Amino acid sequence: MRKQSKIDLEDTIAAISTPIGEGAIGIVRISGKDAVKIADVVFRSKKGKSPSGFCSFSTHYGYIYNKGAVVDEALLTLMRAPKSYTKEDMVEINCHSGIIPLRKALELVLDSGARLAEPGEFTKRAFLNGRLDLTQAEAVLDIIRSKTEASLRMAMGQLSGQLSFRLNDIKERLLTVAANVEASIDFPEEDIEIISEANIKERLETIKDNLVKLLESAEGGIILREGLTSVICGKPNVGKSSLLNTLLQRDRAIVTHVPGTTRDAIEDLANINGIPFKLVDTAGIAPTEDLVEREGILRSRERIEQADLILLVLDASAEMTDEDRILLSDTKDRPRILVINKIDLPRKMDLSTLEGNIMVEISAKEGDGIDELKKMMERAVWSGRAAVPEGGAITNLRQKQALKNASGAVERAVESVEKDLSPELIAIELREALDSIGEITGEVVNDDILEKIFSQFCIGK
Ligand SMILES: Nc1nc2c(ncn2[C@@H]2O[C@H](COP(=O)(O)OP(=O)(O)OP(=O)(O)O)[C@@H](O)[C@H]2O)c(=O)[nH]1
Ligand SMILES: [Mg+2]
Repeated sequence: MRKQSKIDLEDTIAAISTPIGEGAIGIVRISGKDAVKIADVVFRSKKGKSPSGFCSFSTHYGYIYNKGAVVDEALLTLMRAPKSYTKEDMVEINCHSGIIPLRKALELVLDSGARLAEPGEFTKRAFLNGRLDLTQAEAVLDIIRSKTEASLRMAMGQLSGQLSFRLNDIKERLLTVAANVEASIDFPEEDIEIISEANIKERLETIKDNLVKLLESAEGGIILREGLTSVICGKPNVGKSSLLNTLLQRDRAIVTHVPGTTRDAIEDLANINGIPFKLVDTAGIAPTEDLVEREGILRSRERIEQADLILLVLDASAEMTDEDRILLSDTKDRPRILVINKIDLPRKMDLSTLEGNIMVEISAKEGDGIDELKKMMERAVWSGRAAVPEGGAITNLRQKQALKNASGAVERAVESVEKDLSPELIAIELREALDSIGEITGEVVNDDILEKIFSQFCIGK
């Protein structure tokens, strides 16, 4: 069960909520039952008023004081419980950003009775106080970290409760079935809808289908959130680094006419038609006596092993060599796109032997064929995977695992009904399914899981 660490919620917490460094504005955030009292100690408006006299959702210009002396000028915003991010009294002090004034303001707040917040503790409170469920709290982090607009849209949908809505709908229907099954064990309760046995099986099967549908969304959801690794490989000098730079639209990797330019793998995040791709440029693979190059080639091979998608680059302006053929054969059973580069130059390579492969002709230098390549990369991601639905998707492994458990338990419940097993056994499976769904939304969750989720946040969020 959710453990409400009482001590935690008794404290008033504070933290700097903006990045440390010079900037226009820095924010010290305070949340908890003493937030306003603490603000009274450190802040007076220009007219000499104390925050306890301010209305909720009002902002006031004034000064931060340390024992009567002005430390900084500031804007203070008050948000009274329960209409705040944490559902507690909250105060945000906008100071001049800069390490010294911000630290000073925080120090005064801490000296006046607040405790320094742990990473993600504001959001954790929003969760513990029931403003967000766990999927929504996770979405807050996903929004901060979203890599493309599509991943942001997905996280926003999750924050707005789309996933919670789907899960709660399934949960309600499971509860009705569970209540019926349990009623047949004890005695019929008056306020439940009585369902026949055939109907129980039918309902459970529909629920199972819904769970499976949601599970199918997981693969795409996780990709949109975390991205997918695509390794650019090929023999030396075919234009791998040029391709990386073109896809990133900036000069990330060194490009020269000298074979063996790239020594170590270079990676960066690219937005390919809304999908976050971690692109990895590797050292060209060829027999060599050079120790450094050899080490680079070993690394290239390791990267190719780990790739979700391989972009094998060939130079169309030269004849195919054994080095190309070895790479073609080594990667033939992997998800792969053959990228035929340098088509702006006179062609020497015979492409007829490559027929039947997924292939695209480009010039990394001139930009020809790049849109087509991007489309192919996008297609490669979704081939064999369900598209991410608009109405909420599973976006991380924690959610996926719990959902799998739920779906497994419902399946066993269906089997138990079919075999006419005792209602007690069916009820156990249904309880387990309900608990697993509760784990996703955070109704049933242990402190370790919470710790793991919220420790990924930054301090002040
Ligand atoms: N004409 C033409 N030249 C290209 C093209 N792509 C790359 N080049 C040239 O080919 C040479 C090698 O390019 P790189 O991108 O460094 O090749 P690489 O595969 O990363 O090479 P290594 O890191 O040495 O394995 C450079 O002189 C590039 O300007 C292209 O599409 N057309
Ligand atoms: Mg290179």
